[in-house]
Amino acid sequence: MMIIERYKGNPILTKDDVPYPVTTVHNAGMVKHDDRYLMLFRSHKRNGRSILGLAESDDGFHFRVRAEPFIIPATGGIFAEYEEYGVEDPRICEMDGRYLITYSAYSRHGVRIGLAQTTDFESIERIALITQADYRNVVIFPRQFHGRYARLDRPHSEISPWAIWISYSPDLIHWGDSRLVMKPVQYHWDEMKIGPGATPFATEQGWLHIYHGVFPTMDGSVYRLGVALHDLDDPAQIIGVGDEWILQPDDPWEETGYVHNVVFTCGAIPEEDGTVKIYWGGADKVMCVGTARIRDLVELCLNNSRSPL
Ligand code: M1P
Repeated sequence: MMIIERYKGNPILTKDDVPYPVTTVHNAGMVKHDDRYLMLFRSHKRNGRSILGLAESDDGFHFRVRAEPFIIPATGGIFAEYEEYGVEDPRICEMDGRYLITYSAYSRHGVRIGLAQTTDFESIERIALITQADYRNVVIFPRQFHGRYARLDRPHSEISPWAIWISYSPDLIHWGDSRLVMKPVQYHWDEMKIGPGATPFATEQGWLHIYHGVFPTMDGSVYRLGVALHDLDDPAQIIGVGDEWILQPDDPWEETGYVHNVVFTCGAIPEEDGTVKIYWGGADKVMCVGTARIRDLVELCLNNSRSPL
């Protein structure tokens, strides 16, 4: 049995669905707002730089793209300097009546993370750049822990394989008290690097976090998805990490595209019936969706786990 059942209508969004010129549609942050599914997706423009568009759906499978992009590189202030090369890979976290959006901001100075917010997905307000250079893949937990916000992040390193860390903040702007929580495992499907994926969601057993892991082959890297369970009150503690991947590139549009052999998630939506819709970019070119039972993902973390470090 496959742990994720792919939607038969995949891919659910491609560049042909976008009413402005783009060459890809992928790596989308997801959220439910006013009972509608919102997909904040990344697209490459024809100059190779990325922007973020918004698509909406009543059922989580059929999406309609808005006429204009939702986030394009800033043209003024501090953000303009650090978004010069584009904005990528957004994640959305609903908290305190607003939606926090973290995204990769690319510039000649490197890649760092921008934080923006919206309450209505009509307008957007940039809050701060919340990392220095050499960070990607930041997901914020949708709850505070002892008065502090928490995020999973992924600093780059030349000494150690890129791994998942946790950091805390009193105000969402200043972050620290960082520590490593999860590393790649040698000669394992995620041995090359791992990174935070979808915004974690709470289950009775812990925060479920779907992440990506990369394995190097003679034919390039293979990106797959895995799952980890974090303690509900202390997310720095990992209860279990599934030993096996939960998704690998298998469909033609996951094996071949802009970057071959990639499934990459930035968002998942837990449903009241105990399932979760998991959204992923296929080969950095199209958007796909599949459904899993939350209890199967939890069980993988609890009963078939590998060491987090
Ligand atoms: O091409 C696959 C992915 O490569 C990068 O992922 P990571 O952050 O793990 O290095 C990113 O460029 C991502 O957008 C892309 O999907």
